[in-house]
Amino acid sequence: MTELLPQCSNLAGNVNSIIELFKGESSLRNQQDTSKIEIALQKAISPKFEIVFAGAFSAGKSMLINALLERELLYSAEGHATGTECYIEYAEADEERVVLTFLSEAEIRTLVDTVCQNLQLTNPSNINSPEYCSQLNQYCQKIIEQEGGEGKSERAKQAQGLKLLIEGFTQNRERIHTLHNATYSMEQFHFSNLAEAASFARRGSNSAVLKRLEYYCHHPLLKDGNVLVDLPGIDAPVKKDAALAYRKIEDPDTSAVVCVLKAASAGELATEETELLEKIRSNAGIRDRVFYVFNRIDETWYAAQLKQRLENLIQRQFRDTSRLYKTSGLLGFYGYQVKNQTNINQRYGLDSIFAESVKNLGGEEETPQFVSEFNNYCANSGKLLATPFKVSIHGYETPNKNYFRVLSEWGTPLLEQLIADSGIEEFRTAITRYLTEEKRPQLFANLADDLQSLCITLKNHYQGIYSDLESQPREIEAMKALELNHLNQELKEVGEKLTKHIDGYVNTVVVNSDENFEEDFKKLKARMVSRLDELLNTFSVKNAYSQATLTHPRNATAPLLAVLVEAFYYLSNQLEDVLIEESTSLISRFCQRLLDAVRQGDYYRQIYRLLGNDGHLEIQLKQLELQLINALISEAKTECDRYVRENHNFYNEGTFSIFQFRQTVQQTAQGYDCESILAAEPAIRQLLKLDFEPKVSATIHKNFRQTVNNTLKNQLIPMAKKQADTILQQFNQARSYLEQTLEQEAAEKIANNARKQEEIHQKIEDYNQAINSLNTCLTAMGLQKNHLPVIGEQELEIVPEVVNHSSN
Ligand SMILES: Nc1nc2c(ncn2[C@@H]2O[C@H](COP(=O)(O)OP(=O)(O)OP(=O)(O)O)[C@@H](O)[C@H]2O)c(=O)[nH]1
Ligand SMILES: [Mg+2]
Repeated sequence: MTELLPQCSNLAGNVNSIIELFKGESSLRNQQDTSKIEIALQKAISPKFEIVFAGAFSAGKSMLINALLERELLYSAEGHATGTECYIEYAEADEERVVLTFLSEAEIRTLVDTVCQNLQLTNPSNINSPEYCSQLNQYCQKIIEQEGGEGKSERAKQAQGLKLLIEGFTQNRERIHTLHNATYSMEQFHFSNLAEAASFARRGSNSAVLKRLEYYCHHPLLKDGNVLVDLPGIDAPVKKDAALAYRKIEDPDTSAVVCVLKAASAGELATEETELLEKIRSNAGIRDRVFYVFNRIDETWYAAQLKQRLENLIQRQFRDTSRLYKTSGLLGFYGYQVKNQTNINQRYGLDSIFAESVKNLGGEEETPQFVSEFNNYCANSGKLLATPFKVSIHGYETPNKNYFRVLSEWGTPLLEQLIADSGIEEFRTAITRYLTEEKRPQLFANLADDLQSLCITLKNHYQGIYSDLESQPREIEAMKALELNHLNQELKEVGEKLTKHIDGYVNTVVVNSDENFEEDFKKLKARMVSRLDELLNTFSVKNAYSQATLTHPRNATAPLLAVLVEAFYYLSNQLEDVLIEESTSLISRFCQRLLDAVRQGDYYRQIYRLLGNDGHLEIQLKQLELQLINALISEAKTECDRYVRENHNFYNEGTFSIFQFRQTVQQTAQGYDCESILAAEPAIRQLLKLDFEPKVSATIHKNFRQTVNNTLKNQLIPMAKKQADTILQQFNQARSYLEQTLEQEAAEKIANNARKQEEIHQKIEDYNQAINSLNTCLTAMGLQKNHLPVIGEQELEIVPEVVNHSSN
């Protein structure tokens, strides 16, 4: 853990003050996102710096970490080796330790359930029952056999994973907590050193139930809060492990990434590697802190084509990258181990560090991976061509014998050559320099860069406010004169706002978007239809007949036509009453809403402020309501007057109406008394219905809505214009009114300005204080060139002058 320099001890406080000042200016708030600065600040002050090693599985991540730390800490092997995230942090020499964190029972159960589902095992899981577990184990075994081995298919891999999970759970049962992630120190396991803990963790079944391993390890590279994080491969065959790797890449705690790429053995990037590079780019916590390591470089020594493809790839995609390394983790790591920890007596490690892999089985020794690669290096890599080492590998000797003989002849210098060729030294030097010298200043420089544009915005903003206030009059008379100057402009503006508002309001109705209006008009339609129904149902032939005979005192009978005539007048007039009634209420409600909306408008308050009244706006609107109602009453009368005429095609040959008419005439012509006509009542109603329904429908669906729209538009828009004019005409009233209130307003405004000036002074002072303190810190870090801008006295004095000239 590190202490910040004393000059930087209030770094967070200062940065937060700037951010607070910025957030305090509502007009700026949306211009810039401060989260990037907050992340950069966290990185600069965080006691920890996590460097994540990411890449495809078997790329050599774990081996590379071992090589960096010069000790065999992490498990490295062919196939999927790392399944748990491993954190390696600093410890003093005598305080090395490991903390093991287990998955909880609940997490394990979820994992078991998921895999069971994938494998279509439907039994409800009960991992606490030994019978269930052994049954599941058998199932998995069967699947693996069916598939032809552990790694033979996705299904086999899943079964193998599940088997290890169940085994791990059973074996570590008493260590696993139901809900929590239990943690254990290495003493609780009776491990005497890190290596023992590591070897416990590497066992597949243990690794399956371990969530996390924390090694506290003594190494200078880890000082200053550096934490190396080893992850499973991004393409690990166990889905949960791969997901874990990706999650860590996106984690805001991740500060830098070492991308261990496999391109040296494949000649190109795998899809997952490209995806990894993209994910790294999208994490704001990482920025440009990425190291690209092409590991397994030794493979290109034996394959010219591969070497060419790698070079092409680097040219194409990594040309601008300065942090690019080519390494052989394997040769580098073991090169050191053999050089520093072995000698001729243990046959250069064959009897010590490699003893386990040599395992003399029935006479023949196995060849450790390093030994083959070492021999290969000596014989085929071409690396020794221009060197003093005259090394020969004999086909008639076993690899181990060759290895022992060559090292006996050439010893340490050859190992040093090997280490140099492995590129590990270079990588270690670079990463050490970065972590111990460059990292912290860079974190501060990044923070300063991110702050810079925020500071410039804030500084300009303050200067703008300051000069604006400076240019305002400070005397009441001057302030009054200024306000009166503005009056004409303000009256004009208010009028414009009013017209614009009313135009917009009317337009909403015209394009059928005023919901309230639509609702009211729907009611009008419904009323017309229901009234017509009612009239048709209750129409009395007897009354009509009696009306007809009454108008002709000399006659005792009346023709069907006379009854129909009475009926037409009656229906038309009744419908007219309804249309008038509904139109009136439609307009009244509309005008009420309009008035409410006008009262809400800010120009309405401005009119009051300028004139002391509403400039007769409300009276105008009331008058307008009457005009609108009158206009629509007249339109309604015209519309319904036309109902008195039959439909133009009512008597057309072949229509149902003429047929119905003839039927009715025939029926009523049976006699001359009232009875025969009364008997035809249903037929007559039917006839009326045939004529009136289309007429009413045309009114409500076609004609009348357009009439209403036209009326509103023709009356309201000119009225709004006229009203705007009227307001402008009232300049003299406004002037005398304003003069009364201005005295007070001007005094208030001057006081207000003085308060604002005080405020801005305070803000500028706070700003400068924070910036000065930050600059002191930056200087202490050797970052003078990243200084942030202060607001100088002179800058405040010059600006108002300029503004005054330009506004005159
Ligand atoms: N030839 C060669 N082999 C290497 C190199 N680095 C590592 N290996 C071998 O590659 C295998 C995988 O190495 P690991 O360190 O386990 O790789 P990893 O990236 O940690 O793999 P996972 O943890 O499974 O994702 C091991 O057998 C190593 O010995 C190298 O530079 N050259
Ligand atoms: Mg690994």
